[in-house]
Amino acid sequence: MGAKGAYIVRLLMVGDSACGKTSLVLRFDQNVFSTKFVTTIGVDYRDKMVKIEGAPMRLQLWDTAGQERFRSLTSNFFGRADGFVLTYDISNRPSFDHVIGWMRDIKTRAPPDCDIVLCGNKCDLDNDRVVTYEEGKQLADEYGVQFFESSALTGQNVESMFTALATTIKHKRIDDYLEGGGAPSTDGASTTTDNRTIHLAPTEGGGSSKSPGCCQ
Ligand SMILES: Nc1nc2c(ncn2[C@@H]2O[C@H](COP(=O)(O)OP(=O)(O)OP(=O)(O)O)[C@@H](O)[C@H]2O)c(=O)[nH]1
Ligand SMILES: [Mg+2]
Repeated sequence: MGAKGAYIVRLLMVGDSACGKTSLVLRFDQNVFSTKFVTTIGVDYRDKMVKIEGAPMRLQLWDTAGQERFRSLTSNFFGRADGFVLTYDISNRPSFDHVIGWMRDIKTRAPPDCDIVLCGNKCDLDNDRVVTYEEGKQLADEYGVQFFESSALTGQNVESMFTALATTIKHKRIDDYLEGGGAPSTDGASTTTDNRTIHLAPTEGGGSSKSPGCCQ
């Protein structure tokens, strides 16, 4: 990123175990895929620099464990999320049925204005499909959230899904904030608007050029 600053956006991966959350993050971040299943313990973290409409953004990807035993731990992370990728597996009906419960947890614990993408993953497994595209889309429409079917295996829709979520967040939070004249102007400082802290986030380049901060 050189010397430019970046907006920080916190995204949480949630959904049942084995639906492919970690695989989606690895495909997006490193363009790799493994058929080996290593279940996530607690919460993993990665960050990825992207440019959305010319604006540098640091996507903080919090990859939570889907296993029930980690639920109270992982739900503690919901409160500071800007966005969620709520994932199910199109070849696993219970993972789709459980979307309602995940959505309830998000509504209970996450900021009311957070953005959500519903993601039906493993769409390469069309022969094993038990959840239709229409069912996923209809549920997403009922919740008023964006919908994608993706495949971490082939890479289909992975980048576009993360980009769509980041773009929505940019429009809603960052652009609105800047249009309101709220651009902070110094590095390392922060200010608060609408109960949301706007941080200034120099990138690892560490140069002196600053740009306004982020929603966190
Ligand atoms: N065919 C296919 N397999 C996938 C896809 N995404 C993930 N998998 C496989 O599904 C299994 C589980 O993937 P993970 O990404 O570890 O699942 P997870 O949701 O992170 O699971 P937890 O960490 O337990 O919550 C692995 O064996 C992956 O290789 C996909 O798009 N297509
Ligand atoms: Mg995982």
